[in-house]
Amino acid sequence: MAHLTRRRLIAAGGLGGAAILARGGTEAAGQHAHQDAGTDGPVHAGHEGSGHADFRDGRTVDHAANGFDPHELVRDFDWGRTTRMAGGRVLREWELVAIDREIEVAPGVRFAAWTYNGRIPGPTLRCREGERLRITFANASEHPHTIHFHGIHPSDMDGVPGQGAGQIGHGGKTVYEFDALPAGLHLYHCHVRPLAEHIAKGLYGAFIVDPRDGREDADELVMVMNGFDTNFDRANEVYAANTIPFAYMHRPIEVAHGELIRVYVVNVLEYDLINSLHLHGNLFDWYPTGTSPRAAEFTDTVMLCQGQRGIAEWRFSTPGRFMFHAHQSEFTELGWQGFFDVR
Ligand SMILES: [Cu+2]
Repeated sequence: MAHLTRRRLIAAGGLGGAAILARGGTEAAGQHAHQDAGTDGPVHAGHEGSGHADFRDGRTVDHAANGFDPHELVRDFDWGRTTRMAGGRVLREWELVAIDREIEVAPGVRFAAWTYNGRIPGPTLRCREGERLRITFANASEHPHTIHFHGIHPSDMDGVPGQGAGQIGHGGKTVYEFDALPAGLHLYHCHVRPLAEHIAKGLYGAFIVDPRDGREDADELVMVMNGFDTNFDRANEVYAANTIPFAYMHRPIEVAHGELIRVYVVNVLEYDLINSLHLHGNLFDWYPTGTSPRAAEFTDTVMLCQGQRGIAEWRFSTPGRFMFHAHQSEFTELGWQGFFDVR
């Protein structure tokens, strides 16, 4: 029996093949994909009647059933809640819960995900440089997890097994507490072994530390670049920014021309060594890790390994539709592309 690889999937018509895969199981999918690869017509899932699954044509997932929508996530920053400590310093707190949850990552493709707070990516935690941060982590998942933050903190707050509270089992709870340092764009993710699995299942999110003096006013967006291995062969079948492939093709991100746009870009993609972001019709200032006030580059394409991140800033000077996507064409074809609709 031919094994359905990612490249065969592409030959079979991209995500149509992925839907087949999810519905028919690996072996049947291999057969179908093989048959479909020889036809000129669109790929059909061959299941439940209509079954047209090439959702580049407009089909999408049930965002409401998933419990999160990439069109909302893209501008959703979670500032937690604050109180003042003795001396006046801000204490900022969040509660994160690890939850096992099946989500639809492409039309008809269900994925047994592990999430923080029921969404992928987890909440975009946002704070200001120098504040005290307190994150209460509860594990409602069947598997042990942690939260490992990037940034500066003591070793017992590092969220890795064997240090501090170590891995948190089902029903367990711990508190991570540290100072918000340094200003920049960071991330958090589970750090339990097998690490690739714990990340690829969906346990990650963006973590933004604003500089003490803030940044210039802008229309701010967050894009966590990810993908999903839906058939457990340690290769991704779908790619996206903020989880759902093609979401911003179907419903472009509306922005205003002339306005400063700031995108917090984080790459968490597992199994592929490199990911990238490319913008059409413009170039952007690129601030790697967001830690310096000076842009490192003025470009239209950046490449990032897993954990690498940065801030992109630019203005559109004319209205219209402008694409953004990975500049690995394979990732683009499998979902990692979208549009800005400049009004
Ligand atoms: Cu985990």
